Amino acid sequence: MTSPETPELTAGHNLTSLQTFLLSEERKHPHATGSYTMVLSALSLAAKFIAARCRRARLEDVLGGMGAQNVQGEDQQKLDVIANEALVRALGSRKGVAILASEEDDDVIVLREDTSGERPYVVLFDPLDGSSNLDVCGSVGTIFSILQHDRRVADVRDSALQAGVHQVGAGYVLYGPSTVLVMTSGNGVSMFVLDPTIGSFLLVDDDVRIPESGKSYSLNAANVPRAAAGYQHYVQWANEQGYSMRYAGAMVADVHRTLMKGGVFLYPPTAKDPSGKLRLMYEANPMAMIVEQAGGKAYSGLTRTMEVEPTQIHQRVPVILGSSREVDTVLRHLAD
Ligand code: P6P
Repeated sequence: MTSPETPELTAGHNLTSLQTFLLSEERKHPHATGSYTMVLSALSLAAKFIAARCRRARLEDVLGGMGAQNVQGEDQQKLDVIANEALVRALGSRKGVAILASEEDDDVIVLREDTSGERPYVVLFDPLDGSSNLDVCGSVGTIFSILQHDRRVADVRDSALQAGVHQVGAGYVLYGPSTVLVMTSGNGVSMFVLDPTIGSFLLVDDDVRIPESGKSYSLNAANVPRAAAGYQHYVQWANEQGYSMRYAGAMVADVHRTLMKGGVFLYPPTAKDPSGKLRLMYEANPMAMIVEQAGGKAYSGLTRTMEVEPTQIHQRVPVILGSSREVDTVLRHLAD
């Protein structure tokens, strides 16, 4: 008999932390060494640190630029550096992490070549995606991709250059009105919300599914006149069908909305970025894995994003991802 003031502790009301979730997932793999759990645990620790710094950015005067540019030629924000350092320090302390690759670093970071006794991983990340939104109190995010370290490669750094189909895990953290962690390890998508009063990510959905369709598209409308004809024809078609257009200017926010509500997110090639602006290894691939695991589709032009063979760590690709029916409609306009 439950008393009126306490909710009945049924399956729908269980209190499951990310750590409990990860340990229960690990138990499903008898040969697990625990390295993967430690990677995700490090990512969640860094996410809590970054969330706290983002919340206090203006109070701690860490908004704005560093006065330097990163390898992408983008103005580095102070919090880009803070977030990057948090992730490198959290992941660097885990013995199962062999290599790191970050949007903020020119080359991959080889942490350790001797990973005996561990099942070693490569972790790639965009530490603070959309960081320019911070100055206007907009949403920003962290995106991560996890590969198994390939010891067979001649140059150890090439272990980071594996196609998206080889990802063993991927996800993002959205720093918005609440801090949301969405992740997949290849068996569906789980979503957690940070309870800052206890410092834990709590499970809120262990089977996130993207709606099969949604009358909404998300792209920077200023790019449409400079985009290829197929994209222009798609936008014209969508407007005629009464679609809405939503765009936050931060991939994590735009993809999360698409995942929750349905629709399609696009970043086409433009005159400024002929290969597209978004990076394959730590933006497009992890988001593609999340969306596909949730029942959607992710393409770079007419190629499935996760089948694009990488050639360099910061390479850019076009992005079309979201509800399966909506992506199909975009592809039809590109193919015409
Ligand atoms: P634009 C943020 O700078 C970012 O890398 C992604 O988060 C976002 O989707 C895109 O660039 C926004 O680019 O050209 O529309 O400002």
